[in-house]
Amino acid sequence: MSETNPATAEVAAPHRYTAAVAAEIEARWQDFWDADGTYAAPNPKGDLAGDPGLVARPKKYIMDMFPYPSGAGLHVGHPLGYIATDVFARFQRMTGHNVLHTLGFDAFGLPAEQHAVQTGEHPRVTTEAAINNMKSQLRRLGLGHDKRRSFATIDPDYYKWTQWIFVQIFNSWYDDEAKQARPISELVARFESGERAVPGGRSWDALSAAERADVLGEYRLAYASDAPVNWCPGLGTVLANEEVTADGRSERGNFPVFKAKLRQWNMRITAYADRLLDDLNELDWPEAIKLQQRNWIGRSEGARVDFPIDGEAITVFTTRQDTLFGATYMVLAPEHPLVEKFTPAAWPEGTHDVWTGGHATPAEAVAAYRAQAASKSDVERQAEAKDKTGVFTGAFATNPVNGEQIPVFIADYVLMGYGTGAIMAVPAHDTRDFAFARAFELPIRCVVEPSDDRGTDASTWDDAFASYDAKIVNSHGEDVSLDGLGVTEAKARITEWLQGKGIGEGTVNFRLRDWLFSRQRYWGEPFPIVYDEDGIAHSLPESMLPLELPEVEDYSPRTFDPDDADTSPETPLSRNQDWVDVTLDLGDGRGPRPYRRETNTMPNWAGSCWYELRYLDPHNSEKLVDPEIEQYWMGPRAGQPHGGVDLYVGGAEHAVLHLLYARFWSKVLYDLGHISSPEPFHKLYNQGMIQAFVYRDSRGFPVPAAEIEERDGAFFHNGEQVKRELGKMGKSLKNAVTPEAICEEYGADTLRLYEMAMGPLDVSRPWDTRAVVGQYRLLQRLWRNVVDEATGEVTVVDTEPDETTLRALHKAIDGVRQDLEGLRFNTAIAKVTELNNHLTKAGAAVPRPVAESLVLLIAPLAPHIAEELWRKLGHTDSVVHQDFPVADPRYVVDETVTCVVQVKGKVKARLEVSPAISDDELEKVALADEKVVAALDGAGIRKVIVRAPKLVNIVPA
Ligand code: ANZ
Repeated sequence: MSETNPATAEVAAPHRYTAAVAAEIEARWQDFWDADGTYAAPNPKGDLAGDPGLVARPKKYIMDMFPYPSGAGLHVGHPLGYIATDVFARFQRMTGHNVLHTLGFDAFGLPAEQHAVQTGEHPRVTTEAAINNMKSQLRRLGLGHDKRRSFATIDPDYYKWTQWIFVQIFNSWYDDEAKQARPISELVARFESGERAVPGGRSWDALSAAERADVLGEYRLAYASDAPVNWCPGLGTVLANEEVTADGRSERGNFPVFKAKLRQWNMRITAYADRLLDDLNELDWPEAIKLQQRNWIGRSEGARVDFPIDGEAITVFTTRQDTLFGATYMVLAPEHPLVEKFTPAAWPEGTHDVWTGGHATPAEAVAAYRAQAASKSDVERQAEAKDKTGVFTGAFATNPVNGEQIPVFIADYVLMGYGTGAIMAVPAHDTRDFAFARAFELPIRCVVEPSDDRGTDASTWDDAFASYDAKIVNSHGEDVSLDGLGVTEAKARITEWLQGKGIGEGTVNFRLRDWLFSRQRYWGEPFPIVYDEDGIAHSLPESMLPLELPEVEDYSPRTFDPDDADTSPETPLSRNQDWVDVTLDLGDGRGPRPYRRETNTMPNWAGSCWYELRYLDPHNSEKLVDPEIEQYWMGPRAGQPHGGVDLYVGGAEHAVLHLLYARFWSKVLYDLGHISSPEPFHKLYNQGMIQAFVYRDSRGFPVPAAEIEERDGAFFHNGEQVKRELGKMGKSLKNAVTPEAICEEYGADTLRLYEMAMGPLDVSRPWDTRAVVGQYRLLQRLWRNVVDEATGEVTVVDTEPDETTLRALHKAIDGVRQDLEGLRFNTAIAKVTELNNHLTKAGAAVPRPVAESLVLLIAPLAPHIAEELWRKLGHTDSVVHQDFPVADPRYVVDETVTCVVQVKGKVKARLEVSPAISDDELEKVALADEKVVAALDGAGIRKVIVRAPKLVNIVPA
């Protein structure tokens, strides 16, 4: 009899596990779980307080990166991570934890707005429809979420607190001494009292309101500034550095991005650079992600050194102050403000032709070169391979270590936004400087002894010699010598010397820039900021939050020719005068006044910066989260000194965006005393991607994967041979498979098992619909091991399992337990399958304890069938909160030795134990043995002598 032919199956076996049975079971238990609140995780207090027994257990907070509700809905690739966290959460529930697992929606942002613009429907309408669709798709998978805790970032109840947090950040500054954020009022008090000098030297009292606002703007952690930003005319909005690709284009839409001076909101994330870096060490994150964050933050230890010029100085930043004697020229970024100042009217006598770029005067040369540099992105400017360009400024500066006059160039490989925007060039030991020196015929002087055989005459080299592990040579001046020192010692020596002379100091430089936080969009959180008649920004009081997005006719962004850099953004909210111009009493004692609202909106990253906190206490109208509840779920504890979510699962693409921003917000909230955990996510796990085959016709266009025929290893569509490649799954590649389709054919439990069985969770794997049936068969065999397919009766028997079955069972329990704890779901499934096959092969009715354990083992993975079989086995309470089976070590090891247990010197029992059993473990096993208990007959124990693994001698009291 074929296992999979449903037609014959129904006649011969009306009670077989089929897709129809699965559908019925799954819908029934999903309804039951919802009605019963099976997945409700009780808080220690508040509106979600509940079962104190559950609250008293150790907690586990398990979280997914929440989805962005797209109109296209989910394909089978999307829920991989959600199923994985669900399996893990279920396992944790069964191993004695109070488990918080829920899912919300990240629903502001560009795609929804773009979609709305295309369809003419309001983004709220399309977004809510997408959320509802996704919710029902996810429900079908049987995910055990505490639905009371779910929300979307577009809910005014939620973004009220996003705005409130913005206000806290706006009203704080970073105290470098205390190394933490503090309320800005404390800074004002220090300025007022004179405890801290006001920058500019005037007294606080003497400053106008606007001047005070300017001073505070230099300190606030959220501030508006006119610094150059990434302007993307094609999208009609400015972008954060993190949203710009390595080729200087927008990550979304792939449009050109230009540098433009526009007044924008920023977050002073750079104040936290050190802490963001240091605290990474305590986190249980993939090393690759930590590395990406470290590189993005880019801490460089080096020195600032002043090079005298015309009675002033050009300050450079270098990480190789040990090579100062090898500096043969200097380079300023073309935009450097000192360029004009030192550029002489005419070329100095004897100026080399290649230095002038063919221009008649230095001023001309500089102007021409600047124009050329302005049209390039930072990335283009820094490209290693390209020819180095630049031009001489006509000026010379003095190398402070040896008094040499060295020429000052401008070149685009030096960026204004890094270090001081000026470098000393050491061509012998820096590749870019070497290429430049060759192009401009500048001297190349070896000051670090090469470890290869190229010799110390750098004029003969092909490339720079860059090494940190070598000796310094050719480096002695009048009162300082570095010759013979290693790089590290030389750095220390020269830094000390520079500091002593007052012409330099050791310093740390970061690559990280402040986070550009405003967008010219409609579909985002409005800023809780208004401007008074003097243009001073004020934050709205809490009583005015949420500041809701106004309903508008025209929410479309104003976009421009993608290549036209000479455009500037227009905010959709600015088109609504009624909303923009308001009279408000901000409660600051100034009474009602006219204000103008900020018309930018927050970036879509804002809502995901703190959502882990809101799940904890989602309905709190007084606070973003109750401190006791936050401490309960997320607070610091042993092994998690910075607190945080116990497991956070999501894609690796968020390494420097969301994950960095969320860490920053946590730290600010922590500093200000609102939460106890300075880190949001203790353990991070990146799931792999589900890939899919893409079939392309002869023109290269994708054809529907579902219509492909395979013949002799070749692929055909409508008779035409097509090419197969592995790619992403999605509508555009015509290879999307929906979870509904798989659920309909096999049921959600099969889909869950298949996704988990495909391979290790962190590895990408190709989807293969034809392979799904393998997991379906596993469930059918499982069912058949418990239920008679002809009668529907439970077939288990109340007999003792035999030794081999016990061994198979306990080995499975032991392995599955370890695998589930370690997120190795594929190997866990393999072990369950092995046990199930053992029972099938045995051919006899399955002993009840074995059947029950098997059902419990598979419950986290395939919860619906497990719940059904559990009830069929006669239990009245849900499988969800049962204890996960514990292996009996005696049956786990393959080889056993016989241990003799004596009571009062007489042999009372023989135990089969592992040869590796510990004395403690053996003692426990012996004392628990029935025969031993009987022999002791309630007598106390005076002494136990254990000689593992062979002997236990018990002396009763
Ligand atoms: C002299 C030198 C000698 C350097 C040598 C390197 C090697 P990281 O490690 O990334 O911080 N630099 C400094 N400011 C720059 C700017 N605005 N644009 C482009 N390059 C800049 O790199 C620091 C090094 O990059 C600095 O150390 C400087 O070159 C260069 F054998 O100074 B170095």
